[in-house]
Amino acid sequence: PFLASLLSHPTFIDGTCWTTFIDDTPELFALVGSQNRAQKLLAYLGDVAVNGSSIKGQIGEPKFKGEIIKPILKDAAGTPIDVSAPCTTGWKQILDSQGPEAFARAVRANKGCLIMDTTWRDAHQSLLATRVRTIDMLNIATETSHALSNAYSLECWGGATFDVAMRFLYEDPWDRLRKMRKAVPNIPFQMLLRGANGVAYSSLPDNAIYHFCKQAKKYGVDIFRVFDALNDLDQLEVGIKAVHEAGGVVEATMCYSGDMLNPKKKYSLEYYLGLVDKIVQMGPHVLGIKDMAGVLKPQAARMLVGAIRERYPDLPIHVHTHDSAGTGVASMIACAEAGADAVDAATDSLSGMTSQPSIGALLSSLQGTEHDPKLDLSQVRALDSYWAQLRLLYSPFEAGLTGPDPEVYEHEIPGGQLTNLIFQASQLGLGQQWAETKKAYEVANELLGDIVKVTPSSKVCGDFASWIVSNKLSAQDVLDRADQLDFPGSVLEFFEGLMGQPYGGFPEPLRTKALRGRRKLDKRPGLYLEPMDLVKVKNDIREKFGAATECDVASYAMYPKVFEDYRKFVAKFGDLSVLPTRYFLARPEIGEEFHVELEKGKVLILKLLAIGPLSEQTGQREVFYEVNGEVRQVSVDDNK
Ligand code: 3PY
Ligand code: ZN
Repeated sequence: PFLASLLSHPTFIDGTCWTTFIDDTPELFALVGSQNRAQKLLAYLGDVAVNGSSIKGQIGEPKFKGEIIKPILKDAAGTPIDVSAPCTTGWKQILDSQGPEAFARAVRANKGCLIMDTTWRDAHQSLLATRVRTIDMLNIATETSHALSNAYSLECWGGATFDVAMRFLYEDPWDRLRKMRKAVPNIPFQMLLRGANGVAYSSLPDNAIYHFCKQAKKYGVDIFRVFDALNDLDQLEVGIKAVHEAGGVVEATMCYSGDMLNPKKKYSLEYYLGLVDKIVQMGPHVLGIKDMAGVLKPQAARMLVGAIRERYPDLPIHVHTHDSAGTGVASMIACAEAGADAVDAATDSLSGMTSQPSIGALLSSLQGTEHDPKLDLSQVRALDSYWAQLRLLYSPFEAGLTGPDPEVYEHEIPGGQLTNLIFQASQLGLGQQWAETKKAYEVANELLGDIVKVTPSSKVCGDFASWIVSNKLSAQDVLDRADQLDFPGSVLEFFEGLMGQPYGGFPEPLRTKALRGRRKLDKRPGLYLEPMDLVKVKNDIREKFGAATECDVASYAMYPKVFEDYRKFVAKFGDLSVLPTRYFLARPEIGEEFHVELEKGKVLILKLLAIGPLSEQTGQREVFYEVNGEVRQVSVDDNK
């Protein structure tokens, strides 16, 4: 049909120049495009029908199989809110019209304690292996723009979401950002930036970080929570400067570790106040306190925030925590009472344990007090009815957490990592080994010199702990035999100084013995790296894949191999971000009809008709789908 349309098209018949043909007659090419896309989509669906999903980390099929019911939001008078368009008023409008400094002043002047909702990033990173897909956020985006219109921000990007989007979900994180931005024009978007590491796991050349932040700001990020995993200020400064240059809100962040209330511990109130003094000199708009493991006890929170508030009355303070021990709500209330301007919470169904504290619990506790976040509790609950269904849809990624783990005060494992480690241990059926791993994590941390632990330093500690368990070593064994043992790669990289400099220095003689002559960096690693040739990167991508944007360059700079694999996958199966999650993760029932909106107004109606027998000759099966009323067939390798 394409050739027939082409040959009979007036532009073609009257001989108008061929080179303008594509521009002038996009409808013909859109037709081919969508047929092509449908065929690629069928290749994926056929593969899932025969072989099951190959999404890494997936165990079993979603528990939720019905139609997702969207909530009806109501205003204070009980009248349904029109959600056919997003809400257009919120803190984003203050930021856009007045700039980051004025935004920070307005946040500080605001009477209540604002909320950052982490549902779209840290909550699912911490509970569901970061697997929540773009489509499921977009489906609830306009409702979110209304229900959370007075939120400080929506955390929706950065951290692990960047890598996982491409690596495991076959989605472009930039596409996610652009689409979310369009759907939520009123709430500031917040991302997590790992300082000089960007969203990667080790330092990159500075120009790659600057380039990345520029694109992130351009396509929708407003507030950048910048941290360094060792609180190394030189590393932190790279991120801060890059965000400043990009024009974003700089939420310069210190990571909270240990127990300030225990005088025997390394990280004291003086340590934190000293850090804040130095961070303030870098000119942040907001100070972030990042309690990545959830070890900031309520009393410590009160002391820390209170002391910073006294020293810096005009500095907005935003606190992040995890609810691992079960004390998250209490700690966040303590922060609000001590003068924090914003704290973090997640939708109830994705809150608690290794995630953030429950937004409903926090709102109910603060409602009517001088710290009231001024969000509509009933609308927030309505939003949560959506996420309650989504939690079941993503059940294949549950780690099997059963309750809080107050032992976190000893092992200090960050939220996301704790879930991963529990999941790994439960997969291996090693209940006893899990107890040993937690203890080994403590031992590893001591051997490393009691470091601040968050991505990537937490990985060093985790790798070290697993290695200690599997080699059945004690701390003394490690110290005694350090010059003969083969340490994990990440531990050696840490000792080399590739993750920056830890507070108090490296442990000696362990470092020297373990390195056995490898180099020892005493400055931040970025100073040893040549700038990245971003023009060449762009040309290379274009050569390999036909087209390249600045966002592609930024993705490649962070994760070259992951980006390439992602692009190869898309070339084969198309953009799967439009496929509803249930069918992304599992095959439909025979005869079950479902819809895929390839793009606005272009909907495919699909029905799995049959899966054919295995052909002995080809090792393949034929899969039959009905696509918009026509029977289509794909041949699929049976890999089982
Ligand atoms: C990340 O870096 O992804 C984190 O969430 C650290 O807490
Ligand atoms: Zn976190």
